[in-house]
Amino acid sequence: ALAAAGPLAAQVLPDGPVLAAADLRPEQSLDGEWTWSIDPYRDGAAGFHGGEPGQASRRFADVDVTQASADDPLALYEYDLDHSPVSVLPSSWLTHSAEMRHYQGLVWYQKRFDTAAKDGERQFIRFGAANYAAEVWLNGKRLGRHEGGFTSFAFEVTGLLRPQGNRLVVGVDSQRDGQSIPPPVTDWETYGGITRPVELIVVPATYVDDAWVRLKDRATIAVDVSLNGPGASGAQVRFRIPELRIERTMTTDASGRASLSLPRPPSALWWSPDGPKLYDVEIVAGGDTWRDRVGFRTIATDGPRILLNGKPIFLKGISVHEEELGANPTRNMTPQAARALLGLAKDGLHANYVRLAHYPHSETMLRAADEMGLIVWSEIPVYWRIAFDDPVALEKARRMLAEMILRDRNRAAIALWSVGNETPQSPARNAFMKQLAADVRVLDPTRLVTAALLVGRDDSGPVPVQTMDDPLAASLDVMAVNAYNGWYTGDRLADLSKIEWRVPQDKPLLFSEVGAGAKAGLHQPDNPGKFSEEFQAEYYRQTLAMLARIPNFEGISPWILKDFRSPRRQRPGIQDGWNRKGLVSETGQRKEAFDVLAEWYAKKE
Ligand code: GCB
Repeated sequence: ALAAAGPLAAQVLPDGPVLAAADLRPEQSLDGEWTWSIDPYRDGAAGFHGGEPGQASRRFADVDVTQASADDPLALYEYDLDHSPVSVLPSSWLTHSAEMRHYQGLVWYQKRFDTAAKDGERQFIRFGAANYAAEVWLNGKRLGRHEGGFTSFAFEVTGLLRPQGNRLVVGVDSQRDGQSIPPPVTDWETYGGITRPVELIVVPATYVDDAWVRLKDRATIAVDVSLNGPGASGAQVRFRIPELRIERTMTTDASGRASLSLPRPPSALWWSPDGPKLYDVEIVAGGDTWRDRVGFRTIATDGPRILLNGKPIFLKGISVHEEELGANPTRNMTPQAARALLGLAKDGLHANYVRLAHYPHSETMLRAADEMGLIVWSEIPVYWRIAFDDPVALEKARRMLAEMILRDRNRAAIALWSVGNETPQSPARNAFMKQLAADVRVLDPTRLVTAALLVGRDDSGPVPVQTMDDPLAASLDVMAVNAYNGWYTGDRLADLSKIEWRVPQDKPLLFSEVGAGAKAGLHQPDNPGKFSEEFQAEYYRQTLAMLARIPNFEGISPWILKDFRSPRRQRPGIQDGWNRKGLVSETGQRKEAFDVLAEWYAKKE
């Protein structure tokens, strides 16, 4: 990977290939019908005595049961993925059947497929995401394991494929423990399973594994390339942006890397929410052609201001979970689903910005944001209570951060990398988060580092005082705060504007969350109570009035665009398993507060 050139410790970089912009490579899709079987006691992963699995449950993955039973009709197997129920992937198992709705644990998946592999080619099997951890076998051979439910991973399978009847088996375990990122308790649905596309990607023996094309500053386009394969070193690399008539060549060094800088042509258009111009770029090397679509823009801060392409911008945003609209979502973010969600933000709310909470969203969402012109905050699930004093947890978080940045740093839309959300302050947490912020600066110095923080509150004086006093602020470019005054606090909505906010730092402050719940259709015009549309609308009016008086206030992403599944929210008749802070219901029904925010954004410069 390119980043290996930097000072980042190798242990936090992804093990496997980067396969940058893999979603644009020609592929054989392995989506569609897969069979599946539960394994609640994890018999297929370890025997009931704790050692290797026994014969009867011998790794669901290792044995081709159909073949083995034909060879020995008396062979005993207590599972059979060739005759298990079928579901269509990607999705989460929670919609596979009614019994699977609340299953947490290990599920085995199997796909049989044919493929024509040619000599001299290399093949990779790539997973967009499997939540939370996945172990993968091809034709009985173990390929490896990946932990983390929101980043892509790939295994090379060159030499392992057959023309017919390949058997790909994946054990996906949704269970998190004390060292996991995110921790076991969150405020969203886990969506265990293979939730993003699975592809067989074929490349030449020497191919472009990683490439990064971006504006280094307003005047300079920078390109980094990393080849992989027998011809990687001393190779000729051709870089092209046909629409700008740019064509350059470079030669890779002994490690297969090459870089170049060139002036940004005056005719190159800026990427911005008002004009999200993307250019096709092409890198040809070693018989491979790598393609991506990139936008040219800069993002920076100047004291308390945020500058896009050198000009101040106020971020009018909304927070979004990766969950499609609909009564029974399964977390399969198709391009249509992504456009439906982001369209509500861009066209409905007049937003120029989305906070993609609380984990790296799918590549589909980021491509849609690039094309539609929405500035993106992208985050890793360092959420609430992580084992901040545990070096294993830190290594997992650092790896996840590196995987996110390596996957997405060609996306113009992304302006902010967030290293976490609402993490309780402690010396261990401060050191943990500081390390993550430092990693961002190594992996991608062209973007801003942020995190969603909490503020301190003092009620001893005549008015409440809320102060941005998190020591982590010193390590961030942009501070952000989650604030629920009047929803989780006892403040009366009419008194919100009396709160005094102190922001001692000379940096921009975003409100990464403000929000209140409402059940769509629940009206209480006379005396609005919590969960009525009127209360939520009034919460937005009063909160927006309060924010307007806060120093360094440069943007906001209220919580949240759409009602989303959360097992923590079980109030019957109101929540029924949904967090109701959406501006629209799960099916897209708009609540009154939607218009309050849309009108404010329409007027706000
Ligand atoms: C928060 C969390 C978010 C929750 C939200 C809520 O502060 O960051 O994940 O869903 O509050 O609704 O309580």
